[in-house]
Amino acid sequence: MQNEIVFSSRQGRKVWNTLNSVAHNYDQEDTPLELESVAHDILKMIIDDTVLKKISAVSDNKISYLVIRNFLSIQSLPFTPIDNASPDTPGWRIPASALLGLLRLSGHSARSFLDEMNGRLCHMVMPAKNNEKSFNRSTKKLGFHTEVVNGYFMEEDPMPGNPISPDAFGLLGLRNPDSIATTVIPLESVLKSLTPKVIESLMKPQFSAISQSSFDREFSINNISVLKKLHDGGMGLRYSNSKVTANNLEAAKALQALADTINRSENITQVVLHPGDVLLLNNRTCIHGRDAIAGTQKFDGMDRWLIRIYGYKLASLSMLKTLPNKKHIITVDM
Ligand SMILES: O=C(O)CCC(=O)C(=O)O
Ligand SMILES: [Fe+2]
Repeated sequence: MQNEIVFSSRQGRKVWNTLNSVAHNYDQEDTPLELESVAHDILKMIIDDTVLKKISAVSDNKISYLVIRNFLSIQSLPFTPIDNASPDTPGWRIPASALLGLLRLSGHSARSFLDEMNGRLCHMVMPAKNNEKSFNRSTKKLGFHTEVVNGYFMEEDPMPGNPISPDAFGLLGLRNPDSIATTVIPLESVLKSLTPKVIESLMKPQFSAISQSSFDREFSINNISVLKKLHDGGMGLRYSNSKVTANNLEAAKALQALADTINRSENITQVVLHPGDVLLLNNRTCIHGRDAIAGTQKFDGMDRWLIRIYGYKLASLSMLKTLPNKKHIITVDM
């Protein structure tokens, strides 16, 4: 399959062991940019050129997502957290460094938002029981969406301090005992099923978008389009069934046509992330979702657990306003 690479157990062990020799010097939440750089240099030395090429194809918009099976052989791991508190960071530093290094290899640097989980860089995706809201959010089926749907694209000429949507993001599987899938659809296949009239309406700045539920603060961007021509000539998308709204009747009809196409898509790929598998997604040319987890959670430390990290193209970084003492944390003036 064009979008999948399988590492041998020898390769997976090599990634773990090599990162293990350096990762303990850097904390993934305090100094992630240093860790990202070190992990990048290490991975570059031990990964084949053909694989490196495939990894960079995600940022060049040549492929919309890439799965690497057994990217690292996980040798030890703390229990899956059961609430939104982060477990002891040293216990999962090697997986975090692997994902940071992979994002960097793909041409992206990791960033987080001060307004989302207090700026935590490595998002914990697992069933959480700290309150009803987070339990529902963390266990429900997730409809197709892009991350930070209320962020601008560089193509929209944002001002410093405006929210900017991550160009890409990575998901790394740590546990998945019930084989619950992440779902992906490349935009290309969606576009093929839309009429030129719908595409034209989706390209007009007649929509608004608000924060996804993982954000602590709600802010909106207005007069934006759903489809936007990217600098490389391809098309980019922002989408969420619940967070993007239409500002008039034409926009509403087009948005409904898009939702129908997505819901009826025959090009959904189910990616079950097993421990050590990574999924790298282009957040402009791919939409993703997740099957329901509800009913499988046990809160016994062995539940499904993924790490999610946002990445920005190096060319986008100068437009991001960040905390002076933690340069990986984006602040939004809105
Ligand atoms: O759990 C997954 O597989 C994906 C989660 C996701 O899309 C999200 O947290 O935004
Ligand atoms: Fe998501």
